[in-house]
Amino acid sequence: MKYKYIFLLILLQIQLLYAENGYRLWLRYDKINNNKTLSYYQNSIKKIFIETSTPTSKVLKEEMRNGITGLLHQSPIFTNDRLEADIIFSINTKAKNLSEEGFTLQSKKITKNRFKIIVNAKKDIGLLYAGFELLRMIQTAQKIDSLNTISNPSLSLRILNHWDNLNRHVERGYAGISIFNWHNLPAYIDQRYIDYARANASIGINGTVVTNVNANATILTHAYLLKTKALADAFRPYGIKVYLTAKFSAPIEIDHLKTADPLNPEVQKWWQNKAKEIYELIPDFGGFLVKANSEGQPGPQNYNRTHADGANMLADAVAPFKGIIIWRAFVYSNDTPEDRFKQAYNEFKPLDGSFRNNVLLQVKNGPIDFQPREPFHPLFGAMPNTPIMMELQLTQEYLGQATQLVFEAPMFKEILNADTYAKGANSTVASVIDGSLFNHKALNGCSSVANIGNDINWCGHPFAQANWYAFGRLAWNTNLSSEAIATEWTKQTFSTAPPIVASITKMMLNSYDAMVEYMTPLGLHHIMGNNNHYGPMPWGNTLARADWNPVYYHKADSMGIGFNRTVSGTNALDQYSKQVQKNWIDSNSCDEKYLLWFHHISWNHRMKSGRTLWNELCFKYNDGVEAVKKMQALWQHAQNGIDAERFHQVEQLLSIQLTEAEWWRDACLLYFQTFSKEPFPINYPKPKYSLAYYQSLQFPYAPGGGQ
Ligand code: GCW
Repeated sequence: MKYKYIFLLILLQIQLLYAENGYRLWLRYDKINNNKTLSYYQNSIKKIFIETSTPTSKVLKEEMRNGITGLLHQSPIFTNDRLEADIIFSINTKAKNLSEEGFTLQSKKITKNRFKIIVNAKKDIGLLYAGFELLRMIQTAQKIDSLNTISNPSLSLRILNHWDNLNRHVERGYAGISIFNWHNLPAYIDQRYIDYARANASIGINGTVVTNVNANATILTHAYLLKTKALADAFRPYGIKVYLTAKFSAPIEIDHLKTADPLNPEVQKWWQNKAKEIYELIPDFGGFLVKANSEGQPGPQNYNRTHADGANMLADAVAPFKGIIIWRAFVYSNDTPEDRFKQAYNEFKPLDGSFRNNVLLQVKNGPIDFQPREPFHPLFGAMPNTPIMMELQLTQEYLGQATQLVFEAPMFKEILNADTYAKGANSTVASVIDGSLFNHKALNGCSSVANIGNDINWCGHPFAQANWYAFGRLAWNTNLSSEAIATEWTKQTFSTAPPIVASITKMMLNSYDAMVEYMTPLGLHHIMGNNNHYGPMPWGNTLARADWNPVYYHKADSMGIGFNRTVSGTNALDQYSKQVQKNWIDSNSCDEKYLLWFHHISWNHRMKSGRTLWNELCFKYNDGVEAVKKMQALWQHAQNGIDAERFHQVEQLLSIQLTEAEWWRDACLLYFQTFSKEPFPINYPKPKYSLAYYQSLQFPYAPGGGQ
């Protein structure tokens, strides 16, 4: 009896030890539980040869050792004899068709039942990426005996942007505080930094901006640069370069210069010296990311200079060290009464061609601000002489924050595949940012605002990890489908069992459209809560600037709803090429996803479904809510195939998501009804509360605010 009790206790301990808390992300490396698959890999991978012995190769060796040992329950032997190895990692500096980070994987038959895998890359980082690719193949149970793959990244810069402050508060962060513990640096290298670097390398991310774009000049003081160096040293073997945000007023703040005017020689000298100081510590420092003259950040316009003057001054300072400047295009002026949609284009288009060749312009995916669904930003395709990077947002500031399951790959794909028609058909956004359309092959890329914090599972919501994963995978290969990404992530993160994979991926793939429908269907946008951006607030009308208020964006009145951006309105549509305009210019043929982005539509306008606009709005909101119920049902299918811990977490979160979806539907429709004066359709679910109740809700401690 007593022994039985002790035995149970030990079992419990073991279970606790292996509790799935999400820390391991998609690199779980648990033993393959299908015996046939297991023995297939066990027989094929016994000995590994790695040609180089650089720090990156050591990382590769460790990852292969851990991965293979975990997955196959068989430790690989690392041999010095390439002839006897089953996997041969070797450098081929002359390999044709390979870029600096790319790799090839080839299986060669030796006997009927034996084969070898030859991995080639120009550099050790390519070998590391290949190692992760092989581990991914094993984790997702793919055959490895007939490989013939060439893999080169679509984009050369694949960068995370952390909006992390030095006090560890993460702006728009919903997963705890920052993983970067500046207080302990440089002496203390947290294991988190290493696991963060591993995770990034496994999906090809090769840069990280570790500080917020709402910048703090302190990061550029020597003491903090030493801390940054420690991070850069830790990340280097994983192929990750460190970047910092540069506050334009830093020369004044740090060294009391009288001005930060980019044309002032003293200011120029200050930045040149600063760059020299940084590169002495971090020879491969990536460069600066700058938010200037935007939402209160200082910039060249404070001195009547242009964005190009500012960017070029910094570009000249880092150029001798091969650094780059990533200059953000997210600007809207304090005093221009112009439609906010149009302002970035108006500001930057005339500057095309006036930037140094080590400057990239970083443009958000859409013209307003990471809304649930935006048309692509009109600057894509409009500046042929400037390399344009895209900025995406992984952290779900406007997409349900940390309580909602929203898989963002379909949104990223929608933007990547959008056709700008800049040089005729097939001038996709992907072809703009990968440099192929306008020949920016050397300098191109994509950034994403990170959704990482110090929560045990990194991202808060267990499924938010999939967005981090999707970003890396798409930046490496913009052609991957959302379905392929969801499938491989699910297999690595939860289970390879086909019914489980089917339910989970279905849930993921439906989640983006569901969220758009219950928050902002038919092209509504920017109708969320003030400041914390949590929940619906279409009635919001009290903020200092008109274009911070929801009523500015939906323009609901007794006639109808939507923002007229045609020629009879602000004519923002004119910023797109004629062919793009054709898709959106006529309210009768406009793609209904974007209808209210471009048109003020009368409440009884006939939609393609035959319903009136008001009824369609009601249906869409409710479809979104119903879709969440379907997600809940799909999740129940996963119950017996995955661990109880994460099952329960997601089950609870989905229930919050349903409540929040109903809240969005009911609050928005009750409010819009005060204009439409139309009844809800017959049998429509009755709102739980009154409009006054929804309007009274306050969330003073909602996470993620600006401080
Ligand atoms: O979406 C808005 C956010 C701000 C952010 C800004 C930006 C970093 O609400 O918190 O500031 O965008 O992108 O600069």
